[in-house]
Amino acid sequence: GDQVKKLDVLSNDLVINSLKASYGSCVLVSEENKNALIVETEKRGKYVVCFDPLDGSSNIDCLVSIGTIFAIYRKVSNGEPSEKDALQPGRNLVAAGYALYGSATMVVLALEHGGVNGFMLDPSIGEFILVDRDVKIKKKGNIYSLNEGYAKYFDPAVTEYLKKKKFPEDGTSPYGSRYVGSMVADVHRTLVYGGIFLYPANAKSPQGKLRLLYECNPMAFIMEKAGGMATTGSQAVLDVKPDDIHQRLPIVMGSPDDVQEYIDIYKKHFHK
Ligand code: P6P
Repeated sequence: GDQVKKLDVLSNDLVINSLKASYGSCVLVSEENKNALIVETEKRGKYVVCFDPLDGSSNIDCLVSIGTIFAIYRKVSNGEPSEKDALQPGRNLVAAGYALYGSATMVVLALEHGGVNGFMLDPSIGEFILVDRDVKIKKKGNIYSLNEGYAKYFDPAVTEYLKKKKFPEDGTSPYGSRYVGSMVADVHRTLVYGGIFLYPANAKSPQGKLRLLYECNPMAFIMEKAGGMATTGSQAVLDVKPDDIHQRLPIVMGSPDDVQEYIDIYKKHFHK
């Protein structure tokens, strides 16, 4: 019989088959596939979909929450669909969202002419129910979220920012620290509770770790629609013109006041 499939391969197959069966897409970019998939002619639609079918899969075996992230563009070029159709800045997104498989299953969806809405799966009826309408992030939070295991390799701006969170000199209380190591879980908590999520560049990963097309852009789109911000430090994530479907990008996102504070420190160190 079939060799037992790993959950991330299985989820990739499911997402690809569902998108093809929708007759709505023509180019698919998956974290799991080296090259973009061009949908067969008779099943093509006008959308380009970039996705990470099971983000955080290194956490599956210890039962930490994981998720699916997706970003949807219109094909804007003429002629045959190709990988290049996926190399659009996040500013062009039609929709983006994620599914979080946590203590409950929630889909968070942001639309180009709408806001951010949260739909909770009700397993007893097998439907997603709208439970959080027009989600807005707090202007400022009190939680920072990043992997401090890389502290030895942080650039000076990140080190200075963290010092301000831990040893504030303005009489305010230090921030709390929360890091799951699953992007969907860390970003969802940031959206719901406020604060800041950082996966910056470091000496070992000069472009950070997270992928622009199916991790940074969809999350940045959601954050901006919810009144938050998402930056590389020097520019808004959504303004970055991609040149490779799997390129990595440093990202800092969350409550606008927190992200702006980071940008001001970043600019001081990297004024260009
Ligand atoms: P690190 C999971 O492997 C992932 O792609 C994201 O879900 C998560 O935010 C990040 O990597 C965690 O990376 O280097 O902190 O283990």
